[in-house]
Amino acid sequence: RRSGFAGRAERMFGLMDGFLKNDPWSLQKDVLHHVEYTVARSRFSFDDFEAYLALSYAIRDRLIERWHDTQVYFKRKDPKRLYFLSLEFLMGRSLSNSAVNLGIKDQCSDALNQLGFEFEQLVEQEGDAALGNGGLARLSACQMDSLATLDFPAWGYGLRYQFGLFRQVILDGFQHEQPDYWLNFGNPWEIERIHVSYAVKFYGAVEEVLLNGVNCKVWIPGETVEAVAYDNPIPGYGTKNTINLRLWAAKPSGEGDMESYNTGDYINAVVNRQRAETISSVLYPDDRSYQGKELRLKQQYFFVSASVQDIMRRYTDSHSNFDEFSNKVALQLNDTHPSLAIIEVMRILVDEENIEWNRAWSIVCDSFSFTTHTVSSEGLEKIPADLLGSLLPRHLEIINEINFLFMEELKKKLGLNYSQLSQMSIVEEGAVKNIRMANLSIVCCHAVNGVSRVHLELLKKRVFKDFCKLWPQKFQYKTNGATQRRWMLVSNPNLCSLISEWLGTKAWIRDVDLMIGLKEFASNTDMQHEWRMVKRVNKMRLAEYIEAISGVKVSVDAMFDVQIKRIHEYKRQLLNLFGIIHRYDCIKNMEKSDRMKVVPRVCIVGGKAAPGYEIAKKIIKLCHAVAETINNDPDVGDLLKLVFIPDYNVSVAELVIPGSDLSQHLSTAGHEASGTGSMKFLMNGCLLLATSDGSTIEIIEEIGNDNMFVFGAKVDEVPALREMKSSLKAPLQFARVVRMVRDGYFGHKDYFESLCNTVENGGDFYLLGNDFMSYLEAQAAADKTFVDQENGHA
Ligand code: NBG
Repeated sequence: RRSGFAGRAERMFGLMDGFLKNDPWSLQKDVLHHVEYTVARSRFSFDDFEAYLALSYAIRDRLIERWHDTQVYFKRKDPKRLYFLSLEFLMGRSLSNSAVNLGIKDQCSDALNQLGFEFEQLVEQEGDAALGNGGLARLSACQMDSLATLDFPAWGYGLRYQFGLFRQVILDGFQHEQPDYWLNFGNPWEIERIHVSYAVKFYGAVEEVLLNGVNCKVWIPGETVEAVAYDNPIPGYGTKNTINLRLWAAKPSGEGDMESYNTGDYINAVVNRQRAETISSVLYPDDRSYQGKELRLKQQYFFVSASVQDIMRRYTDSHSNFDEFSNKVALQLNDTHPSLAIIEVMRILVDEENIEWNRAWSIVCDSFSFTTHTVSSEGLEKIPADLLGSLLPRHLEIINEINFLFMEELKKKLGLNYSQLSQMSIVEEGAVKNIRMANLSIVCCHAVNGVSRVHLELLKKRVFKDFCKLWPQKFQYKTNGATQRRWMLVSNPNLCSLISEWLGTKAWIRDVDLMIGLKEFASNTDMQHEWRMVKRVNKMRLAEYIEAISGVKVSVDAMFDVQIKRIHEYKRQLLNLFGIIHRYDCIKNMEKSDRMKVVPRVCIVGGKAAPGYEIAKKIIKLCHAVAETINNDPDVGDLLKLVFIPDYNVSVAELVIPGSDLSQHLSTAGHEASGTGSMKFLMNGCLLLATSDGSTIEIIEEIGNDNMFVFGAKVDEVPALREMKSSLKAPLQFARVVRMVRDGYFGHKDYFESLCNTVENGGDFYLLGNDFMSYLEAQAAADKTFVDQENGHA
């Protein structure tokens, strides 16, 4: 019936022409329609939030139209499809992004103005979709935008968490976590697909049965949960291609009802079933450590099983066997979190489709590839074999079988080198047997992807050394990127107008390389002047926000110096704080007359610490303690301010980045796989102060050392420095700032002791002491450049 309709629509309207018109008048009519009939408010009286909902529904209608056309188009064309599986997506807000990508933002503004509303104000009504932690999750979101814009037949799959990343609330300088009730007021951007649901099975046992004279394994599961699809259309920019992000929610299953209800305990039976929903209830807030928790494993398998069933269904709709599977389906795993998908496909092919093992294995290897986002072996995911065996008994058997065959193959290649065999084995032997998900992924995938050039080098040298030797052709890298649609068009429209005017084209919005054309105007004083005005307006907006959240008044003449990202020891927010303390100490100790020479700074720090990460939480507290002292010191005034922006998320980043002059990326070299924040700042005309790490190394090659402030040990120097650490003496300036913290200059003497211990007495694993002087030099160079720019030398 559906394809019949599509055929008719195609004949009547031409496939890619929408029913809905995008002029302000039509949009206005649709908004009022949704006010009255969807939001159910009178069209004569509705508030900003209701207007936001109605506008979102009006835009969603347009997305749905394009979404349908896209699906019909690809169904007919039957290209190879790309499926991107990720446990995390940090989408942020959708209203502005959708309006921009559909090219109807101005029309929406006009439509709203006539109704007495402001587009920008309505945008603020939307909460962030924060279904992820940090870099990995935001990268997924940028990739979806890019895939849509570049006309790929791609779908994303993930989990629809009831509670996304926790809200960070600061009380007395300490981080507290609160649940993120993002769905409480509804979500106009998703489409619930009650009819798209799959049974996902857990527990039970494996039995051997005789089928047609052959012994077969059959998994008899013990529990069933229903996965229901929620679709989130993702529009491309400057194209009709609108792809799908399908997120799964867990619902109690209707299966097996009779049995439980017959026991007589009706109430308990209902309550127990309701528990199924907990699977998709909450995002794990830790982005780097895996504790082998059952709920986490259930989440992984739940979303993987539903996605694989959905993908298989789509494939078998138009293919009668699996011969074409790997030509039609590419499964890209975002880190190892979805790697059970590999085993699930293997299980379906072997157990359910009765495909012979070797044939199934080659289909699987040809279809799957994976990206790793980690640089250290400690960060790799492991799952206790017992846990996996009890939740997914048949999957554990398959993993063991794959590992057995892999070990046999290795023995033929390497001989009986047991230490190497045990390093490479998918199963880690020991007091607790673990399944190494990275080893599993490498063995089963045809491509393993790093996220920057140096990341790949580190994988080759350290983390996956043996595997790289064995299969050099599998390992490759694609340096991360960030979409200029969200990070410029949505967040900095004035800069975009400027760029388009000077370039004489908007083509750079699809092809970022075209921005190189600006180079020819770099010394044009009109352009410089316009550029500075845009920056100033953005800084004013940010200053207003800072005052609203913290009460601190900041001067827009000061340099806005920003470090926003997850709080981690390796990202060295502590180095930043020590630098600020040093600056403060210098101001305090200088002659009053010399203070005029100090370049005024507003230091802005933001980021969340994982709830169980004590040291990271202490860094947040230290930031508040230092801010309290500095911001209230009359000797300092506007020369130095420090503000912590609470609850850092995508929409906060959209506000902060365009208003920044300098941004800091301080990871100890060799610890940041790529880093993507730096790119967002660069796009917005903000200079970088950074170590030579991750993607920064490639940025330096592109823009040159002269155009940024690079400092600190290099990737290949770090191991030797670590060896020598105990014999190295930290510089006096460093010892002095640490002493100030230890002595309680900023209060909380005892509380900060353990934090200070992480950087002293030979314990300075992240080499803050080593990099401190070079950091201060880079900061001084940044000061100098800022003054030159004020003098018109930039
Ligand atoms: C992060 C890395 C970053 C990288 C992003 C995206 C996780 C687990 N890893 O350096 O730390 O830019 O992934 O690849 O979020």
